[in-house]
Amino acid sequence: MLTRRNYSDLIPSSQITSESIYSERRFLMKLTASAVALAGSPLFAALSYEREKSDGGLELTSYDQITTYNNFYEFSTDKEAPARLAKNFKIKPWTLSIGGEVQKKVTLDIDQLLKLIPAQERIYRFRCVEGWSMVVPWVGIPLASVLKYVGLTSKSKYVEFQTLFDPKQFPAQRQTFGTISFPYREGLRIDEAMNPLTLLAVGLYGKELLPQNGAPIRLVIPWKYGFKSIKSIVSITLHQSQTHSTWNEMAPKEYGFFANVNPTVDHPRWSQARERPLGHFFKQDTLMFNGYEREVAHMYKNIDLKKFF
Ligand SMILES: Nc1nc2c(c(=O)[nH]1)N[C@H]1C(S)=C(S)[C@@H](COP(=O)(O)O)O[C@H]1N2
Ligand SMILES: [Mo]
Repeated sequence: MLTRRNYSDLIPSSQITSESIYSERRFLMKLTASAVALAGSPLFAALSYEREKSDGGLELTSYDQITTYNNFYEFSTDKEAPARLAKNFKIKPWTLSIGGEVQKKVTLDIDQLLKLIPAQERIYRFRCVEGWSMVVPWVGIPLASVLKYVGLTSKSKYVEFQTLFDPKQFPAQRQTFGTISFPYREGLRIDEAMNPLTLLAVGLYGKELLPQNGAPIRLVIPWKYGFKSIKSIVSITLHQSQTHSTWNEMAPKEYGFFANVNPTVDHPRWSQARERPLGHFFKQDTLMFNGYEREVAHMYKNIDLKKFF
């Protein structure tokens, strides 16, 4: 059973919540030693940054919208429910295992990982396949840095990610007839995984991730539909052949393995040409590769994007 609906089915919230407008040059934030350390979480005590100014800034979606309107089917298919149901979700201790076709298999906790690879801020557009979008100031580490740390082999062709399986904590994992099969799994081709845009996020708005957004660590792939950005990851496994992908396996005609944002390739049940930013009444045009064409188009040069959607 598919419960995914087009966003336009829903009543738009007329609340305008542009807390602040930040300037950015593309997505890269300039890291400076002189900048003020982020307050609050000890996790980010060492992280300091300064927003690089330029024109063409993206308007950030409010913290409130990002943390209360969520797709997290392990909790519920209802978008408002995860924030409520995830209140007691345990993110400590948490270990992330990296294995399969790597030179060095490791199991790390998040603090160890952040000591190895310092976190940075990235402001990215995020587009759900359902037709809503947001702009998020993520805090995270490039997946490429993690993969370089464990070392690739000639057999490292795909990367698979798995969400925690814990029916005690995830209500939907206790249901016999659920919506999707758990654990949630996603995959990337190795060049996609190594692309500098691909981020393992541990925070947003300078704060540690809340459970509803995929704490303590989740993937963010800004040029792909949101379902590729798997939450609450416990394992990363390198493979020689194409990996599992939960939504793709569940409905292959509706959700591709690539799932690249593409306004010219419609979902069988709705158009993908436009999107509604959270907190806005009016829709806007969806951009090719969600606006990251310059950074990612080269990876799909010889591919028919209608066939491999
Ligand atoms: N484990 C897991 N990861 C997931 C999902 C999910 O249901 N379970 N939903 C995906 C979908 S469809 C979207 S749009 C994004 C939503 O992320 P957000 O709640 O932080 O906005 O998470 C993705 N990652
Ligand atoms: Mo989504």
